[in-house]
Amino acid sequence: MADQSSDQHIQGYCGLCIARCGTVAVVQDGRFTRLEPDPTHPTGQALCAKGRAAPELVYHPERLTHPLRRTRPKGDGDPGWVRIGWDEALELTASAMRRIAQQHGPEAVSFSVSSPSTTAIADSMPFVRRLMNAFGTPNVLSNLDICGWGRAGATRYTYGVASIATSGGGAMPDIANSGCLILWGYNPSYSRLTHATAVADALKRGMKLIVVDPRHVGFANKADVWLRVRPGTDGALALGIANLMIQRGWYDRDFIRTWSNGPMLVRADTGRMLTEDGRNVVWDTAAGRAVPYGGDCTNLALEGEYRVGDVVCHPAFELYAQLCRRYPPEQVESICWIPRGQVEDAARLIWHARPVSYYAYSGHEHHANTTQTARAMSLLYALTGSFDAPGGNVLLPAPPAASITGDDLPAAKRMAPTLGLAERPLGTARSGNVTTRELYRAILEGQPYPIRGLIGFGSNMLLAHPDSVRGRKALAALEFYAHSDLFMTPTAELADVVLPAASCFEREALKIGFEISREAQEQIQLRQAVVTPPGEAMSDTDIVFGLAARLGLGGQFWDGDIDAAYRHQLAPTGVALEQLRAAPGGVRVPLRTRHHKYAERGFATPSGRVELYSQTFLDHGYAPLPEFEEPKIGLAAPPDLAARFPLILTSAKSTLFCQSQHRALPSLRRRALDPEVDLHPEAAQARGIAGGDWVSIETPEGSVRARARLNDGIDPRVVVGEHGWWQACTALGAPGYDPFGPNGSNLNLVLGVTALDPVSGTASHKSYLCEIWRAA
Ligand SMILES: Nc1nc2c(c(=O)[nH]1)N[C@H]1C(S)=C(S)[C@@H](COP(=O)(O)OP(=O)(O)OC[C@H]3O[C@@H](n4cnc5c(=O)[nH]c(N)nc54)[C@H](O)[C@@H]3O)O[C@H]1N2
Ligand SMILES: Nc1nc2c(c(=O)[nH]1)N[C@H]1C(S)=C(S)[C@@H](COP(=O)(O)OP(=O)(O)OC[C@H]3O[C@@H](n4cnc5c(=O)[nH]c(N)nc54)[C@H](O)[C@@H]3O)O[C@H]1N2
Ligand code: SF4
Ligand SMILES: [Mo]
Repeated sequence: MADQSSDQHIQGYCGLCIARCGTVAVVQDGRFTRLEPDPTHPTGQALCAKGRAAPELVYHPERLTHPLRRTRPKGDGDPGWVRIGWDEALELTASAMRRIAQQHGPEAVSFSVSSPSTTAIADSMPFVRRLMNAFGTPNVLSNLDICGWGRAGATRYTYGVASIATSGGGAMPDIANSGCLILWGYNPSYSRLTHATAVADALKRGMKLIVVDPRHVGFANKADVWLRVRPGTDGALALGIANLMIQRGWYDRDFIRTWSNGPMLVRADTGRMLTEDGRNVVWDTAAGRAVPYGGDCTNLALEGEYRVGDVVCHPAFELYAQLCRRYPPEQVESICWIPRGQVEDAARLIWHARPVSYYAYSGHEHHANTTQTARAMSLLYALTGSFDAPGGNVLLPAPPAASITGDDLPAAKRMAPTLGLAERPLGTARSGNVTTRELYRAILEGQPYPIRGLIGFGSNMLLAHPDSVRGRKALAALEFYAHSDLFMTPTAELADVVLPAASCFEREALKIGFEISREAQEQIQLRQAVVTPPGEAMSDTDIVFGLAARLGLGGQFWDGDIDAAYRHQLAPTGVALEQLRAAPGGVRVPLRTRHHKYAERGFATPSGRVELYSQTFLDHGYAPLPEFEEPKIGLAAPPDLAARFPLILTSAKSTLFCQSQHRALPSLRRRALDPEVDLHPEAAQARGIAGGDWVSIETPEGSVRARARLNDGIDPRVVVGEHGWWQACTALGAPGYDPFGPNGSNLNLVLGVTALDPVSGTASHKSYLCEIWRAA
């Protein structure tokens, strides 16, 4: 009989979502029974229901436990899975990769990975990248077009940093010191617990809060201003708030003059920057003439029109202000459905409660106008002058780790261009990330070159991305597809070889920095396995190393020694691997935050300044200022479409599940048995729908089912769906759903890809049109 003393308490962190909460796992008699928060950890204040359900995930009877090989054709109802050994699984995969590379080049093998915000793939991501680099493929489907583009890719063109409001080398909101925080299309109460805790603490000390969300959810009830924006119109809102701030003089003129390209003159004839001997030209108001940019900025004009020789010019700021003037409060009210007084309240608060920080996430990213929306928001933010200031969005320090992604490996230097680079040269392809549209086209049409093989780590693309039916056709058409996962998903089901992955509780992982604050960034941790994986499941890192060896790339993978890779990564930090193994709760490396670092070396943009006006965009045929465009499948759609589909369809994450996962865990599923769609009681009544009724959500692409949940907090013209439903929960007898038909509940089945963001290729996940019917 085991007594209390046989319990093991293992410090670690939960890898299930981006919060990465510090945890203590309780193991009784060798069985993982409980996950608890670790209050000594910088992200260990609390755990969510998913974290607490970790043992259900670990011991779930439907986990993949052995490598499987398909024996029947794709499209056949029965894949004829047979159990195989790891040697055979890895050999089959490596030989297919080699064969395809010989015939079509290594670029014909794409990779796919789940998002690190919704899975533990971050544990292995740098190694997956390294494998791609060593093998020589530039293509990975990583969700960047829907998760990260707005706050990372798009804002890079304004600030030249990895992102303006997220982790991974980007700026993070310094919530503890903010005077005012904007949660813009982001509900951390559901999606990043550690941020929710930080916000709750800051509100207690009096921080002001603005929430921009079509739903009254999360912190909306604690917000000083809640802006119930019409989905997909955040760009107009940002321009409208900026307009008031500029009109009222509520902006940091010194910052704009010195650290943005606002004073730089733009030629009225070409729209390009006026230059002289390669230097930008500005207007000196004291001297009354144009001068080359550089030196003292005090007298530089931000407004007006000037003639330089015979060229008419305007300071970039003047053009930005002109754009903003097109969005006075009454215009914002009519576009965004936000009362004009609230626009004024937000503008006043942003200025008077500085320093300001913001975090914008999926709410503004899942739209076909996301790039310019994110840019408009980031320019509004520039007006505050809070960037990299205490209490603003700060580029936090990080322990100095070595990169292991292998960007300098020989094959990485001679790679083909990423799919989509020609069409969208400023988009996701720039960093080697493809969209599903491009992937499916390359598989099915061989354009711009064929993709014949796919190596998947988690990504459940048929549920996560639109165009599920074409996606299924594409995956079935692959010459070879290997997929590593915890469960047999609808995407994995199309693989030739399925590889069982260890969950984050069954494997070791190294994490350097925990992102949300300086204190969290100081934390380096080697997470230990709590228990062994089920059956023969193996970590993705082991899978990558196994493949590398069979591809003859072991020499580029520390000869198969994962510890050596960790040592390499850790070397600059001064922390030894043994030190981490001896301290499962992690080791802290003291860091100091320095602010206003741009004052030393400017911004990493072409002008060296925050770019209000982007000539880079202009040169690629995009608007140089963040012009607002109506959602393409929206009110401005062809009138017959808008008449047939009068409701605006957006979506949001569930607090209980990550994306397409976790429906099989009884303690979670019990609390949300069926997919739901939020609609206003008036909209429901007009359609004879009662709360709890099954309804069909119909779009021009087809229909899917969900249960009606009445919500009087949303606009009667807006409905909010949930994506990711396919999995059954056998223990509760709760059903699964067909991802490909109208009786199923795959929301992305009815979202089309005719309207895409021109810069990034992002589809309209959160601004579509639909009609709702009571289901028969
Ligand atoms: N309509 C609509 N669609 C959306 C969204 C939305 O808000 N609305 N959100 C979008 C967003 S933000 C994103 S990021 C994408 C997410 O899309 P995905 O990144 O595909 O995420 P999931 O749907 O969570 O699927 C993750 C898969 O990885 C597996 N997995 C979990 N952990 C591991 C691991 O450690 N190793 C391996 N090999 N596999 C693992 C899971 O079992 C699951 O099958 O979906 C997007 N789709
Ligand atoms: N519990 C849980 N946690 C998660 C995930 C999960 O699936 N479940 N997924 C992880 C991942 S991959 C991500 S990307 C993050 C995302 O985290 P969030 O960004 O918080 O995710 P969402 O719920 O998709 O969107 C946030 C809010 O945007 C609102 N919204 C919808 N349309 C619009 C719009 O047009 N404009 C604005 N301003 N708001 C809008 C929604 O009502 C929602 O409240 O969460 C991560 N954490
Ligand atoms: S919020 Fe929940 S799922 Fe995410 S890391 Fe924390 S405990 Fe895990
Ligand atoms: Mo995401």
